[in-house]
Amino acid sequence: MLRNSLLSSFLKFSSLSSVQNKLFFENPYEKLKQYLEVPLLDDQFFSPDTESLVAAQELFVPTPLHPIGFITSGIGSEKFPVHDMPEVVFMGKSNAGKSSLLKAIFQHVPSLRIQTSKKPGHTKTAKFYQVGSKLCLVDMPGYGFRQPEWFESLVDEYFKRKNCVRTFLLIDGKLGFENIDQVALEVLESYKVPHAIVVTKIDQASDSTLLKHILQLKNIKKSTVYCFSQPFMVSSQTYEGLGHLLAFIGHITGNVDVKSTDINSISS
Ligand SMILES: Nc1nc2c(ncn2[C@@H]2O[C@H](COP(=O)(O)OP(=O)(O)OP(=O)(O)O)[C@@H](O)[C@H]2O)c(=O)[nH]1
Ligand SMILES: [Mg+2]
Repeated sequence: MLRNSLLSSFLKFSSLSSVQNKLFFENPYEKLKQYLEVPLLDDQFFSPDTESLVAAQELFVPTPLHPIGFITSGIGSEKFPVHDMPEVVFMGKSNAGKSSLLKAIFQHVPSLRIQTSKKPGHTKTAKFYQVGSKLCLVDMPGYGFRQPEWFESLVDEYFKRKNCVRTFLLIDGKLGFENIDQVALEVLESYKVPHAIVVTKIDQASDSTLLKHILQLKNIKKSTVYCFSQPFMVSSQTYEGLGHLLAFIGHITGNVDVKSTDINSISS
């Protein structure tokens, strides 16, 4: 009862259309589950309750006491901000949808102009965005086609800092996990940084394509130590799945207390 009234009061307050709101709070796994007789994932570790979903969305709504905005950008440590905030960083092949995801996350901050492009290799520097004094999100240049020459040193310097609590490795939902992503995954494993996979552009991929890619990721997880068991699925266009990702970010940065049973016992 409390959950439903929380949700409905937030939906009233939200500037999104009701269709976008519905997709925002939906778990994209639900629609894929119907195609399989066995569980799609071995364990549904992360399933936030409605209160956590609402609290996480509120975290990304700016107020005078909780300003959200761009801090700085750079290609080396001298330009990286010095602060105590936990950071989460978005990495992935060029064109995977990193900047678009940041733009979707910051949909309630109209003053923030995040550049995206059809052309791969658009983002050239690490861009830092603060969410009040609670956490910081970092948009990285893409790897692969039109990767900037300083990409490797940038990543190396970035991971020397202690702020990063989670790296999201973005995989284009139409293309799935490719050889170049395997290299990136191995690099993250070698840095021993906790990471999680985010499948993007799910509005553009058919259910059968998504299912194939999720099942492929299930096997990839088996070869890793630091990868979170459950890939996230999102669309930056329709906002589908965004609520779950934000709840996870809220949780791992210590800002949203997600009362889902297993998450607290899992480090990766
Ligand atoms: N339909 C749809 N298009 C998307 C989505 N996410 C990104 N795109 C499109 O994909 C293209 C690349 O998006 P970006 O966000 O710029 O990709 P990026 O990973 O930041 O790319 P680089 O900065 O070049 O590494 C753009 O044309 C976006 O509009 C999505 O969820 N759905
Ligand atoms: Mg970009």
